[in-house]
Amino acid sequence: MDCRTSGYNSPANIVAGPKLMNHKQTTSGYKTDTLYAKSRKSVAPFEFDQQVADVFQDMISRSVPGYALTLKLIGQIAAEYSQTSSSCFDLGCSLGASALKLQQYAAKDCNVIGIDNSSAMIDKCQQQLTALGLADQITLRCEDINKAAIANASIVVLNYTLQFIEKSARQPLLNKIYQGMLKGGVLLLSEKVSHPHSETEKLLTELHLNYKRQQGYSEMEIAQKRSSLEYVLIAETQQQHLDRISSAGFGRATIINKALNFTTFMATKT
Ligand code: GEK
Repeated sequence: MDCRTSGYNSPANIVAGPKLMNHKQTTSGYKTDTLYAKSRKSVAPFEFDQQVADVFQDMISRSVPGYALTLKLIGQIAAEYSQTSSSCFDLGCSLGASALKLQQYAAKDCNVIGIDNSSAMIDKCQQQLTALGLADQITLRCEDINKAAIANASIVVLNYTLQFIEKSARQPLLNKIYQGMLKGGVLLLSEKVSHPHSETEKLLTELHLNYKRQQGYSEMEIAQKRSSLEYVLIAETQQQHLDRISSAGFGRATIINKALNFTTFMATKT
């Protein structure tokens, strides 16, 4: 269910913390992702629904190498580059891991805004933030980021979100973000990238599959999840991202984190 069907659109705070979870938990305190553990007759396209929201913290932590470091870097960069009285956006915020880093590290008078079009994600974010007493620290919006207004922004985070946006909408989205940013503002874009050389792409894919095996996912879980994401997560090459960032107007861009094919770009509005 997305926010168009729920009509949900309320401000809240986001903190996904282990101590808030009260269902079957991993050793780190989060509900274990077993969504694809049982054989399915047919695998439907992946959706950010309630079932996914319930296990999302475990799912993303075990599936995306370098995720924890990326979050730390978001905090560090927010501390260095957020501007007084500006807005900091987390676009495709899910359970608000990046928004929380912005809230913790950005200049104290920054307006932190998390946007996601999954009402399941937004609802769960709100519950967690409310439980922590932080409901007035982050504004949550259940909205399509393609339609969202971006203004007065010093930091914009797209942490593994652009890959779910229709290809033709990606450049217009980056253009809009650029237009809504202040001079000196920073875009942090994380994506699963594909490699232009097929042999290297095969190698990186195999290394990622091994990473998931080491994280405890079975062959069936890996295969069914891959199939569900096939036409939903559309990866592009590092160069395509750099070209798009440059076309949007950003004067400087570099890679600040890379683990296998998971890459974080930092771009500055000079
Ligand atoms: C994190 N950033 O933990 N508008 C708004 N949200 C969208 C849209 C859209 N058009 N399309 C997809 N999403 C998070 C992780 S997950 C990445 C982000 C992953 C949302 C979608 O509902 C989901 O919550 C998020 O983008 C992508 O740092 O699952 O790999």
